[in-house]
Amino acid sequence: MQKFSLAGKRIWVAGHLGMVGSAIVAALEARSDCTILTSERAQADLRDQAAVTEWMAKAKPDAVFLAAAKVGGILANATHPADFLYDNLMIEANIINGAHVAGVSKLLFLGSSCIYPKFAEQPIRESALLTGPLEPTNEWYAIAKIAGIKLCQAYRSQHGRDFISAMPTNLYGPRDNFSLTSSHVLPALIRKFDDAKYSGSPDVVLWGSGTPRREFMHVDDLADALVFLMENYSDADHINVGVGDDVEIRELAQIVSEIVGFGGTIKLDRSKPDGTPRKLMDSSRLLNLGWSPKIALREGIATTYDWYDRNREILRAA
Ligand code: GFB
Repeated sequence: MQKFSLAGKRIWVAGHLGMVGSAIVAALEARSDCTILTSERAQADLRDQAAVTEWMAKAKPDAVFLAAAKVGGILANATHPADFLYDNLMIEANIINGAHVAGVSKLLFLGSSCIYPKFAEQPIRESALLTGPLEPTNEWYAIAKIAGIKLCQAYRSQHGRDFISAMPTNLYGPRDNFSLTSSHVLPALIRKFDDAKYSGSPDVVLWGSGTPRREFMHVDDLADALVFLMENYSDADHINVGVGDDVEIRELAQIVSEIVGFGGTIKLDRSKPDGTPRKLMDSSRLLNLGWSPKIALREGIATTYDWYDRNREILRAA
């Protein structure tokens, strides 16, 4: 039985212009039984408490997907620690407190698998949180996301609010950031292999040793899981959202190279950081609730590359 039905509800997707937020909007639009609310930055800078409180008082959401965040890949995280810590703390504190003040019935906060210790036992269970030191390249982002989990738990404990937290694995899909410096690895590889194919460059350079392993989920699977959790999950504990498999970065590069149709050589730039060696999550709690992913990695990369192919000029100019 559903614990919280979205039918007939007013639902705010905070961060609707991003890859995750736009996929949540699409998943909700497919149901057509709820009202979707969105806020442009011009209407409400989510780092501004007064603007968020005012926007929520007017919009009166029943439920909130908190998908707004300052996000980026390993280099962006390591080189902009203040932005990743400050922006994320402000956004989540304003929206979670604002949801309490506005009497929002249900809120889902989105974190990241980087909340777990760098050398957590694999696959990583939810109970590994705060059992060891974090990966230094993303500790700022991780600390902000851990604070978000704790905020949800604190408002649940003190005020009885049904605020939940989901921790997705590494994500990819349409509307990702394809910048060569600030993106995550999968969009970076699509861009690098595609650039090399069209420029006739003989090689593509991977950052680091190529040996770290990562677990990748297509954003449409994530959005489906989040809608499921919003309706069916109501615990203080955060819950992992992953696919259950991971790949080595050099193996991932080989897959992207084949899908893009690049015929050259893959090289390594070992001066760039590897980050955590592995972060495969244990998502058995989610699977046991009855949800499972549908999009296989190769298929997901192929459709993402189709999308990139159709938007290449805009994305390369950004
Ligand atoms: O996706 P990514 O930037 O982030 O990097 P993390 C994953 C792995 O791919 C690292 C390697 O070992 C990178 O060194 N890599 C190889 C590359 N070539 C490239 C490239 O061209 N670009 C990028 N970006 N990586 C992030 C965290 O960690 O994951 C965030 O910094 C967040 O906080 C996010 O949690 C999900 O998986 O290492």
